[in-house]
Amino acid sequence: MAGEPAAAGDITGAASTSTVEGALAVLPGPRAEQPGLEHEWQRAVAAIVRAPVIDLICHINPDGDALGSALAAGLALRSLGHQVRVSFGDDPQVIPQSLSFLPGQELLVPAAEVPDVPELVVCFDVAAESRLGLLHDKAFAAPVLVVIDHHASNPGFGTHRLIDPAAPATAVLVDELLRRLGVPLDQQLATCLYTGVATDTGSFRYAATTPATHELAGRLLATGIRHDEISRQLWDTSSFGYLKVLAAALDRARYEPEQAGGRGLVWTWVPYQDLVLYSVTVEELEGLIDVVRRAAEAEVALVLKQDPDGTLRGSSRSRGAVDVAAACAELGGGGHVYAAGFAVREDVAAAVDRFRAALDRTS
Ligand SMILES: [Mn+2]
Repeated sequence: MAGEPAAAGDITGAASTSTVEGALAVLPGPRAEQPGLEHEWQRAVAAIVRAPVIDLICHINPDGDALGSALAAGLALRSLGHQVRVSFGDDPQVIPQSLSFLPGQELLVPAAEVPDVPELVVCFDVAAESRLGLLHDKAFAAPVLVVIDHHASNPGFGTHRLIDPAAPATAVLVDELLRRLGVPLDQQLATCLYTGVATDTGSFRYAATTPATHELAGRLLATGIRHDEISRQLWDTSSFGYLKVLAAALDRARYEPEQAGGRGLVWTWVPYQDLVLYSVTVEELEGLIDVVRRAAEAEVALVLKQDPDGTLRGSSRSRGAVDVAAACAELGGGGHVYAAGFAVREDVAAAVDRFRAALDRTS
């Protein structure tokens, strides 16, 4: 279920503003909306500016918001004279092909190169301690652990907590960090931040997108970045092999109108042999659920992806009338009402049977 809580936060993190004036009143960014958050910002920035060496880490299996945020902060702090390392707790570290254009990747180091007791760690988009992966113990060994995140589910860890569930992306909070550090936006920073915001807002489509989000996008575009090229890399580019895996998965899809309390379930699965046959990585399948969930007839969508060891990893989505987090919890997973996941060691028929039964109890 790696990635599911982040995806859920991306979809459900909306902060409604009752009027356009109300939204504009809080421009340019989400700050001081929670009591104490302004104080946390001041403490965190004071600690960061004093630290000669800073380790910037994002969550395992990084997406555009996680990696874009960490790299933008790394580039900015390097420009201020800090020694910076950017890392994440996977071994090996895999950067999705869709993010290969991100600037600042020369700052990346393997998790093993992060010291056992770092001086100061900032972690980005890490909704839960488990998402630190191999860097968990090192992050908690640091005397200062700054947590910059936008997931409502974040339990609140670290010594400095810049957690704003109203922010549609962690990259929005990094923009605020740069403002407080006095680092002006340039094209490299803007490319990283635009990637983060575009990723987590589904290209500015999700409900968490506000006037402030578009205001930030405007400032990013004003640096001259090629947002059309970024968008093509993020959304409109895949290998031919992925198209073949997608075609097979759609051909295998089943629509079951009686499931989910009569609201309908659409589901499919991807056998590991398809990935081998078409030379496709499992990371390339992240967007498959977004194709399957388009089926208007179904309230709930489910995609099962088979790992080499036979583990099935499920990603599910709901239109809102069914709590898929509750259903996935019955299979040992979790997430949010609209987006959740699980991992099981059983065959496809058994896994889908259990998911159907769990939906029946939660619909
Ligand atoms: Mn995010």
